[in-house]
Amino acid sequence: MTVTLSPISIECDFDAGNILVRDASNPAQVRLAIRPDTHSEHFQWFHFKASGLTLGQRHQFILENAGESSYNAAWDGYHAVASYDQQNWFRVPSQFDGKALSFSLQAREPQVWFAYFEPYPRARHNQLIERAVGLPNVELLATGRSVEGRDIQLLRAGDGAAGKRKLWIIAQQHPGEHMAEWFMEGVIDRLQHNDAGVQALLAKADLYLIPNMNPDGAFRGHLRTNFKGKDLNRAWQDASIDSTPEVFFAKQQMKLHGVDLFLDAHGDEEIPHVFTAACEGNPSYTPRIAGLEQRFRALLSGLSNDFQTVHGYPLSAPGEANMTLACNAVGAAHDCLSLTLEMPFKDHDDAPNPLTGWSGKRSRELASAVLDTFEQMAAELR
Ligand code: GEM
Ligand code: ZN
Repeated sequence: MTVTLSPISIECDFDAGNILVRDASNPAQVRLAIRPDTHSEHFQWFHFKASGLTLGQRHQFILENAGESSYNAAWDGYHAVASYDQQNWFRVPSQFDGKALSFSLQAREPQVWFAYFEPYPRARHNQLIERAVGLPNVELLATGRSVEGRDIQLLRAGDGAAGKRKLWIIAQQHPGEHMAEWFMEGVIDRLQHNDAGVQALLAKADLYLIPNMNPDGAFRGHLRTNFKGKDLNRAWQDASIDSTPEVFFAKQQMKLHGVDLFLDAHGDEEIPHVFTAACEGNPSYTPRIAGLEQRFRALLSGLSNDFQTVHGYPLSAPGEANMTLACNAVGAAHDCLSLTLEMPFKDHDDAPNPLTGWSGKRSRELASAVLDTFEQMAAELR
């Protein structure tokens, strides 16, 4: 029996949307491409809605320029995420042939969303900020502005009393790395829970939190850059109000308040594991900092099955660190423990979840273990 498939419509004119339609005339094989960041050649993030699906029929979607993306080696072993309701996301088997990434599904609903990772919507960010500032132990300390004028909130958890350690977490400098703000939601969830562990942490330290460093890029469906096409994680030596006001704001606040520990939350396209990168290549690196990095990794490994220390980036040679990165720049400027936290776009292969891969929920759960690690280390940071 021949089933005539109704026409498919593809849209991405929404928060964090990114797709280009090449040819959607064949509903069984929809030809698409990923759009580069504004004023930049970077691309990898995609997020779009397909409507007009025929129930029970298989529809294939082909991202024809995937092989030219920023991290084109990252498609091997990668599976796209899909959702029929924008709440529950699941992985769909995907294939990369060196040029195009293809994925398909047998439609259970007439519409579906696809994305590179579970998106963290701006509306949810606004609700997160509102929830956070409503907590008795959290305040809105300062607000910066992105290039396009979106708010960049700096929250402080704790009473700001003199003598307490200042622990900073910033997230989503790279706008396509949505797992980073899911991680920040986990931090706020734990603060709201306000259990004994959180109270013990806030008795000796305050948390300085920037849940989204790059709201323009996130809203525009960018992978890597802000509205001016700048990679914020390469702007920590020459941040400017004009082209990188996001970093300029964060650095200004760090100088004002001080930093005893810095964690920069990111996502990694290629490595299917959760890991950290640190400051071993900094000219100012010391055995004290090396010891704190080792301690952080050992404690977190014991607190979470979703963290490991075997896989990660190659170590930087002594004195060879790229000082334009937040982790290295902040570690040097404040002589403190400073780490980049990497969560995968794929899965954490040490504890895989075939249905979801790495996800927003797992990012939130990891945050809780990181706060417990902070609590155990707060007294030894200086
Ligand atoms: C990475 S951080 C790169 C760190 N590299 C090494 N070798 N320490 C970046 O900015 O490129 C963070 C990210 O994008 O996830
Ligand atoms: Zn990143």
